[in-house]
Amino acid sequence: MNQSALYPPIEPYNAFELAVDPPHRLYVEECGNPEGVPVVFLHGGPGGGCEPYHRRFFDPRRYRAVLLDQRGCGRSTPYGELDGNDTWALVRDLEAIRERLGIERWVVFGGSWGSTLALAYAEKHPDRVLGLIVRGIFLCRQADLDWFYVHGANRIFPEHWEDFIALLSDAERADLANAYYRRLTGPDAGIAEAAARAWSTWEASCATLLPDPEVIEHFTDPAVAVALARIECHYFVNRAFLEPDQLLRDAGRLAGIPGVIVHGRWDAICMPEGAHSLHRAWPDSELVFVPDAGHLASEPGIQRELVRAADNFAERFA
Ligand code: STX
Repeated sequence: MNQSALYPPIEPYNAFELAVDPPHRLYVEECGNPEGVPVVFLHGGPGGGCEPYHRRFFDPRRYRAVLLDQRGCGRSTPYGELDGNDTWALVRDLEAIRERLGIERWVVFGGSWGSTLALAYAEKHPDRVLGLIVRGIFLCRQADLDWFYVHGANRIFPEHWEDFIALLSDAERADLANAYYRRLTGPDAGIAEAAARAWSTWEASCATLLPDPEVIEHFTDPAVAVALARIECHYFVNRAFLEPDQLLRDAGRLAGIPGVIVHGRWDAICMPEGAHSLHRAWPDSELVFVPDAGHLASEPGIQRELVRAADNFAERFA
C-alpha cells in the first residue's frame, strides 16, 4: 500500500471494551492527543472492522481520534453476530461511546458504509457533529445495492462476477442476496465459509483502481470475511434498515454542518453519482472527485484528499 500521505503508524493511548445491548461488546480505542479535536472513525462494510492504517488520517498532535469496531466485527464480540445488529443500534452505540468519553461534539469521518453510518448519525444527531468527512459515498438506495449486486459492477468486472455467482444454482441467481444469506447463516460451517470468501473476494476485487492482492488477501481471511459477508448480507437484505432514499431525503438536516465529500472517479462499488447527489442535497459540503482512484480509503489520491480535509478541520475546530 502506498502510504505516503498518511501520518506515521501509531498505537492507541487508550483501548477498552464497551458493553452495549447484550450480547454485544464493542472494541474502542483512542489515538493521538487527548486534548485534541475529537474525531470518530467509521469503517466500511458493514462488518469490515478497523485496520491499523485507519488511525493515520489524523494528525496525532491535533486530534483525539476514536476508532471502534462496529457490532459483530473486528475485535468486537460476538464475532459475526447478527441479532441486535442494525443501523440504528450502531447510531446508538456512537452516542454511548461519545457520552462515555465525555465528548460534546466530534468530527465524524467515514468511508463507504462508514459514510452511510456517518450520514444516518449526523441526520439524527446534527447537534453532536462539528463536521463531516465522508468518502466513497454509499447511500444504500435500492439503486446502490442493485449497482453492486445485480447489474452495474458485474459489467466492469465480469470475470470476478462469474466467480461470485459460481457457487449458486441458476434459480438462486435471480435473488442473489437471499441465496447468499441462506448459505451464510445456514448450519453448515463449510458452506458458510465458502460463501463468505466468495462474497468478500467480489468486494475486494472491485475496491481498487488497480488490482491489489494485499487487499484481497486481507478481506478473504476468514477472520475478516465471515463477519463482513454475514453482516453486509444481513444489512442489505434488510435495505440497511433505512426508508427508501432516506439519507438524501433528510440531507436538509445537515444544513450548517461543514463537510467534505471525497469520491474516486472510478469507484466501482459506490457510484460517483451518489456523491454528486449528496453534494446537491447538502449545500454546506465540498465535493472532491479524485480523478485516478477507485473505492478504497487506501488509494493514494483518496488518502491525500482525506488527510487534507482532516488537517483543514483540525485547524478550523482547534
Ligand atoms: N459495501 C460498501 C463498503 O462499505 C457494499 C465497502 N466496500 N468495500 C469495503 O467496504 C471493504 C473495505 C470492506 C472491502
